[in-house]
Amino acid sequence: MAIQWFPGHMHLTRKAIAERVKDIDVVIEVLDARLPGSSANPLLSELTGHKPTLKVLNKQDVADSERTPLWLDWYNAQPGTRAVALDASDAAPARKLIDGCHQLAPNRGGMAKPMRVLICGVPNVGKSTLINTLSNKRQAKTGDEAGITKLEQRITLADDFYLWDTPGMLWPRITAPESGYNLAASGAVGRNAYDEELVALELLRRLQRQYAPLLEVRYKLALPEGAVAQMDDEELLAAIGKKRGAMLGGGRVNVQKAAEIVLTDFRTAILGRITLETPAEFETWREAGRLEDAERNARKEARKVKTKKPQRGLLVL
Ligand SMILES: Nc1nc2c(ncn2[C@@H]2O[C@H](COP(=O)(O)OP(=O)(O)OP(=O)(O)O)[C@@H](O)[C@H]2O)c(=O)[nH]1
Ligand SMILES: [Mg+2]
Repeated sequence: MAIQWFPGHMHLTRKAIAERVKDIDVVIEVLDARLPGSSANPLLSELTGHKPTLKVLNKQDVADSERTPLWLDWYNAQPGTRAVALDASDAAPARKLIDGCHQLAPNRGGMAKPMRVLICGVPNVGKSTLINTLSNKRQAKTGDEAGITKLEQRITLADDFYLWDTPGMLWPRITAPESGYNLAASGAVGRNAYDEELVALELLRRLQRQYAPLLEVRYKLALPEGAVAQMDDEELLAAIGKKRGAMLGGGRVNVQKAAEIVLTDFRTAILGRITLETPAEFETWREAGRLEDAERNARKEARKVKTKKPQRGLLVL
């Protein structure tokens, strides 16, 4: 299953960003440090790529501290890209972003040429939280759910420094299914757009491979060492459900409830600090997605050629 989510309000956000960016000096793209590759929106790069951009790997407090430096190196090695890792509620490092903006647009500042910064990113990554921290006030609404910010909003940081908060935006076709699953697990995709059981199973498979000890500790599964990593994913989900009392009548596990428990435990970081992807993994998925996309387009073209009606000859009198 590939997760797709690009509802009408995201079309509007795309249009609003395309318009706004004309008068913007610096773009801050907020990424989720737990999925730093998958949470980078290719559509945003397309819309804002011509402006100086700062990438913020937010929620670093709940990401794997060994993986975050790998991602910072990966981003900083790309031409014209600067990346920093943050916890959006931590004021001092967040305020360094303001210096970063001045470095990227040194000609801006002062009342005549105020600095204009656009904050964008996929839903639920912490854009509004970051804005509140930067402005030291609760000006933007935040919440642990995709789609909290509904409309673009201007926030005045100082008389010569404006920030624009934007609604979270995804892109029309997420070609790598792994990225779709990671986005859904993170809470970037609206609830109605995916099946929680499938996303939880995919998340469990990834955690079994890379963070099995965290699962053992959290769910006290009392299995021999190494057994959790070897378990069938559906069995594991059922075992978690049993352990956490997610039951239906007749001793059956409430799988939906168990899936919600796993997703919540991941999102709230009760499971621990986790990063769902490494740069190498992400590159592999992205490449496979590109190939599939190219094949899809080729098939589409071939169909077009096949169905084209033979052109009638022109009648020349
Ligand atoms: N642990 C942790 N949680 C954070 C951080 N930044 C934001 N959050 C939480 O993430 C959730 C989403 O934050 P928002 O600021 O509303 O995210 P947003 O990107 O504005 O979301 P939309 O407006 O829906 O696109 C909230 O529950 C925040 O408390 C962070 O750095 N670390
Ligand atoms: Mg918001």
